[in-house]
Amino acid sequence: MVTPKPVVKPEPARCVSADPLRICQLLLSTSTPDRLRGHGLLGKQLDRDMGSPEVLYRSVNLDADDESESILVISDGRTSAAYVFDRQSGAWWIVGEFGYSWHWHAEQAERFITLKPLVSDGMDILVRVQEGGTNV
Ligand SMILES: [Ca+2]
Repeated sequence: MVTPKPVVKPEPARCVSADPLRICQLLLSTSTPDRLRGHGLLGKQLDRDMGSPEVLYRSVNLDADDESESILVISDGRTSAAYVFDRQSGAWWIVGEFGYSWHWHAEQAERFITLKPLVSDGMDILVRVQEGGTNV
C-alpha cells in the first residue's frame, strides 16, 4: 500500500508576472475571473472557481539582502498552499512553494507557516509538514 505523502516541491525559482500583493488582491477579489487569474499567476489553472480563499500576506526579510521577501498562504478549507516570493533584478520570483492537504485541519493550517528569528538577525521561515499516519 502506498501512503500518501504531503506535497513538498523543491523546485527551481520561477518568475511571476505580478507582484505578490497584486496576486493577493486578485485572490481576494469578489470577481471570479480575477480569482482565477490570481490562481493562474501562481501556476494553478483551475477549471472552476473554488470561491474566495483565505489569504494571508506577509512581508518579511528572510535572507541576507535588505529587501523583504513576501509570503502568501492560501487556504480554501481543505488545502493550504504557501508561496515565498523574492524580488531579484526587478522581477518577482517564487522561490519556495509548500502544500498542506493531507488530513487538513484549520488549526494546523494556521501553524503551517511560522516565522521566527532562529539563527540570524533576520526572520526564518518554519514550514510544518505533517506526515500521514497517526499524527503522534
Ligand atoms: Ca531579503
